[in-house]
Amino acid sequence: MNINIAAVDYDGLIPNNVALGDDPRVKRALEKWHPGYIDWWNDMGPEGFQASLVYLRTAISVDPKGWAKFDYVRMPEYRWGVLLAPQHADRKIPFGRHKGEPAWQDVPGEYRAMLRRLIVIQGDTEPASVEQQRHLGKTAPSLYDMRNLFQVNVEEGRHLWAMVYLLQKYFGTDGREEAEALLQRRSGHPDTPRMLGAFNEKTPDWLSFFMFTYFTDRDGKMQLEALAQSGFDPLSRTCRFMLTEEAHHMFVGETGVTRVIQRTCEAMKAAGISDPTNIEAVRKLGVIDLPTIQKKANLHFSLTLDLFGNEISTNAANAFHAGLKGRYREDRLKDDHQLEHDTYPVLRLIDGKIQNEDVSALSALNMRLRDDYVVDANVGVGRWNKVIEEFGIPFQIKLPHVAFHRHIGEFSGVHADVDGKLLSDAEWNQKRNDYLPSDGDKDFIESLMQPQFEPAKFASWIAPPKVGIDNKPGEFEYVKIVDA
Ligand code: BYC
Repeated sequence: MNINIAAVDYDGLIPNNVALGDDPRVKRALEKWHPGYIDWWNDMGPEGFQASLVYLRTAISVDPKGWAKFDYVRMPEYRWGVLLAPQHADRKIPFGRHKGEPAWQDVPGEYRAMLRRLIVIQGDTEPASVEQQRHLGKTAPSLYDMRNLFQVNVEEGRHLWAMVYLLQKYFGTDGREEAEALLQRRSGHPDTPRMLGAFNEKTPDWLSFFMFTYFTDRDGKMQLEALAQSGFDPLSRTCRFMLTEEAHHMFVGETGVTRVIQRTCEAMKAAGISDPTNIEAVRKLGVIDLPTIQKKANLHFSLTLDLFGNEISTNAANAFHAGLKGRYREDRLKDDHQLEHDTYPVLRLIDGKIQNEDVSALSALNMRLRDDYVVDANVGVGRWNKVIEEFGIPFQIKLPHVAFHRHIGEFSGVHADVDGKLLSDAEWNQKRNDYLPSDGDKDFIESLMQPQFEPAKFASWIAPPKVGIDNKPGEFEYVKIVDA
């Protein structure tokens, strides 16, 4: 079996670069799972646009250079497949108690349950995000944005395929059952919800979508980076290729928010409004005021922090110790990669005060990944602030304190403001709407969500992008809408 090939075989039902043709058992299992997946996509994928022709990129190779081909595709006909980054010869387990041993090409029996759980949790988030975003096509601010939404959606679908391949190939009957269950759970469903909190929240409008792809897809990046270090080589290779797709999703988020900010600043300047807190006047211009953009950032950032789990976690320690889930860019860190004698400072609630405490580095791995995430998330925020600064408007977007609005971990039992000052229940109830979108804010944003489906045109509240996808010119018709 040639597992080093970069090119993808598109001949069969399931495109792949894992020589599926030589693996009849897994091929059959995936072909059996396929109709259920298509049913799920038709039921829960983008509503109202399944017959439309969308200018999508499809992976034709896993070579980092030139892996994509662009063409018009009807989404249900997208070629979802199984793509793994090339195998590194003689790869060793890079961390934990098995450090230095050859990477596993098969599931190590003693870690089977732990590994399956990690793969299932990762897999569960992918269809969840498609479900969360399924209504957004109808209010797309342009065909360019609509195309980006659908690109993100089909790739999340492919990420589900990526995890399902691992379950079907390496986990036998229970892997098959988990693969089925991934198609049964539903985001926000009262009885069969998705596994992690943020994936049961609504994505009601396009600013939420951009914030989600900026903040929550970035958790995806961090978790995939940590899993890409895994000693279980097929998981590592799968995640390495997923990361190349994930980059576009964060690009959609970062540039989306930038364009919203840009448009707001342009409109304020044209109207001679210099006070960003004059919300009523700014809203009359048909753009989203900066304080409301801040509130949306507060919401999505805090919901995403919950996805890192508890600050102190035995699960995380066990997964690292076992060599299954590493740290962010483990391969670039300079230490013993075992951490058995190290400590890490964790922000905790001690005697009613938020303070750092040194705890065992192994137990603090969720916290460490979250810290790396916060650094990464701040970079784009800096770029948003540059735009505001260029217009000379006295306002800065700031990420709230990690204790703000939390439902998982150390701070889930307290209320804190965006600066990390602890608040009583009464104070929180009084101030909540200063920090998070109020019903009025939501209604205002919703009122702006009018579709703009003419090529080259954009809704009032968002600036056009600097460059088109695949270098297409402004008037390019990214989606040819066909009524279903
Ligand atoms: N909601 O020991 P702890 C993405 C549970 S996003 C509900 O701290 P651990 C994407 C936890 O399951 C990336 N429950 O947990 C983005 C545990 O339950 P059990 C997704 C939660 O394991 C955009 C208990 O609380 N990938 O790809 O250290 C679009 C104790 O917690 C939550 C991954 O997450 C929660 N938020 O950490 C599309 C990677 N947090 O087992 C896609 C795989 C914790 O005691 N997952 N609990 O019953 C993991 O690495 C870890 O499972 C977690 C949790 C980081 C999620």
